[in-house]
Amino acid sequence: MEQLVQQITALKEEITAWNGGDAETFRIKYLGTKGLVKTIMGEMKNVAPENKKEAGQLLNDFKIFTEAKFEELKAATHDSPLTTHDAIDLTLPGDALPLGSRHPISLVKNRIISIFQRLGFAVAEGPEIEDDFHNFSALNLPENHPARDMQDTFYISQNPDWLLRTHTSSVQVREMEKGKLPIRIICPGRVYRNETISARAHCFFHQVEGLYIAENVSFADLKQTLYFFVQEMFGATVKVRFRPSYFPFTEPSAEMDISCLICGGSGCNVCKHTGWVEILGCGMVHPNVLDNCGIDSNKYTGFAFGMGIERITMLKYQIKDLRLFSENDQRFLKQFTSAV
Ligand code: 2NL
Repeated sequence: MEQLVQQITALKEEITAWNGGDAETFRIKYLGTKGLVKTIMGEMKNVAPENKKEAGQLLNDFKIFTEAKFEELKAATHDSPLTTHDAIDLTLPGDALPLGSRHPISLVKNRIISIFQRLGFAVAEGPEIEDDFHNFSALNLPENHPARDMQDTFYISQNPDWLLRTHTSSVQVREMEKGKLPIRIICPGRVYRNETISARAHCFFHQVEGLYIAENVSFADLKQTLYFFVQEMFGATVKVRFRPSYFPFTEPSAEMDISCLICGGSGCNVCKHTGWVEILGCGMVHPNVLDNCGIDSNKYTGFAFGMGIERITMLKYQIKDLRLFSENDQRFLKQFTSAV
């Protein structure tokens, strides 16, 4: 009897300190058909008759004690399934895949493209590394022309004739050279300038230029095309005005303003209290440009325009600093998740 008491006391200590594995391992060792509880129950037959009652109680207590420990182990396993290597909880939710979002420049670029596509303009693309002719000379900007100063860029050291394009006009030059008329294209893309980086200037930005060349294209066509564009882009109530301007590649040239989106024209910080904001430059393609590209300037006329995508995006979303577009800061980019 005394030996039985000692045996049970030792086993109880062992069970209390159990760290031999999960609940199932425990069950097999103690509660299984060949487990220690069963084995020790077998000791009953060796107990003297006068001690049988006491021994029975002792063994029964031990069985209850062991079962309680088993339940405890089972509960612990269930609460933290990751602590066991062989139990995968298939009811757990899967890992969420974070959805990316379009860059605001891409959103606005795509919007501009789809508006002009509805007017029959096709998208044309070309190289970012250009030669002097396609970026400057063909566009009536001969060497030493003062207007080149405004478009200082980066040159490729291998070849002094190569540079990073300062506008996507170079793509339009390439389209004109192909000689297939009429031409009705828009050219979105990245362009470069040698500028000190600030809230308002960067050494690269994005542009959409447009070109329409056919017989009898007039300034009225230009105005109506651009008026349609801003109404689609900014809403039917937007007003436009054209101011005379100068570009070497167009004659006459103009800058187009729209009524301020923020104050509606009454005057605010965005429009510097004028009620108008400039959004693009445009004009009738200079006859020299047509001739430089092999198009008969006596037969054909055309209009062209160019706008900075950053500028339009800043107006549309009230973004104050150009540098935000190229810093890859997710706090900024995530705000455009559902923007169109
Ligand atoms: C601006 C002004 C402009 C053009 C771009 C152009 C292209 C060819 C021929 C003639 Cl191939 N013109 N493009 C014309 C006027 C203005 O851009 O402020 N852009 C950001």
